[in-house]
Amino acid sequence: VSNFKIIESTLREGEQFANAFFTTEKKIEIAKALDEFGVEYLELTSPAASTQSYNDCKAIVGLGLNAKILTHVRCHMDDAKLAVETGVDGLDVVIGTSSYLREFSHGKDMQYIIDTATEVIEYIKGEGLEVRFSSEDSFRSDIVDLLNLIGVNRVGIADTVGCATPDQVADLVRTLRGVVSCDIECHFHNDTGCAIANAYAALQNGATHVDTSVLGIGERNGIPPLGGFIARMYAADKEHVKSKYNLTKLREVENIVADAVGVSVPFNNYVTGYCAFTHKAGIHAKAILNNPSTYEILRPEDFGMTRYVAIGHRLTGWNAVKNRVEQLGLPLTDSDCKQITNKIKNLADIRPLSLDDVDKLLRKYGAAKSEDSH
Ligand code: HCA
Ligand code: CU
Repeated sequence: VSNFKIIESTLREGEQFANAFFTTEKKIEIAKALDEFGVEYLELTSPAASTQSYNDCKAIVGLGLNAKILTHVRCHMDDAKLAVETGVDGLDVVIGTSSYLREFSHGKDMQYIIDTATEVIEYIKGEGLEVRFSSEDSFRSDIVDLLNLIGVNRVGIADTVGCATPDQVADLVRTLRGVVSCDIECHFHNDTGCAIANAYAALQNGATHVDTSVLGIGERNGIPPLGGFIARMYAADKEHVKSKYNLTKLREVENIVADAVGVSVPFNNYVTGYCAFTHKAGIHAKAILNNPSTYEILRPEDFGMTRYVAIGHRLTGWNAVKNRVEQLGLPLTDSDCKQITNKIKNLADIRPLSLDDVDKLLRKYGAAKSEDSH
């Protein structure tokens, strides 16, 4: 599972998010930030989409980033030629193979798909570029049809409608791994909340490349968010993920994209959500203060984040209060702390207290204590 690569598709799938409109400058800013984060590939909107898309593709190729630049094209010679002109490192070719798409979208039969795919793939390989061939809506396609489309650097499967479960992904990828020796890329939509789990299941069963976008933006409710996917992989192999990616850049990349598409980072976002490292219940707080690993699978400092123990509420516990007393350097005993904890609970039954409110209370007790001793 360690040896995976990220195909970051904020500038392709992400552009299909309802709110997305990226100027050239924004695309460049996002591309640079993702490159600094360390993703292996950037996937860009097809140059055949519009004149600006074509020019932007060239501009990003011209930045000379470490990440390889891919563009995403329909399985069509005209599109492939245009894409090659832009100087990208590789092409992600896609065509729909499910009966829905054959019937209601492009209207082509399997033989036509295979013939066109062969021509396009041969052309791209002849130009010396990396080529991936992917079938849109793979989970509602005939697996045998899929497997016929080989002879490429990478095959792709896409859960275009977000219907797949981790078990189904495991089965399909395992079967695919049994018949192809090339890389396998996976693309999962998140309509039923399985995108990250599906990506992980795919990697466990032989996939090599995973598509992500910053904050998960994409068509409908999107694909695996870069941050959440990274969290999953970090939990599986912390040292490897730390060595591969510049994790403290995550928050900045997310802020750039959130701002560009006019959304805020969700409160419960993986890693960077405002409460992602806030511990509240007294039992949790006590253990966290003894050893953070008790209730933290992710180390906040590895992501440039900080842990916070909330104490001004009715679920608080005296150990957490004592910890705050020590931070403030107040001369209070354990039994004082227990008494104050009860006071906090009584007050917080009426309304939660801010840290400032709690500090005032603690200082008041502390001052009373010092006076007593004189
Ligand atoms: C789409 C296309 C795609 C392509 C995925 C891929 C999908 O429907 O917009 O290239 O692997 O979800 O099928 O994003
Ligand atoms: Cu998609």
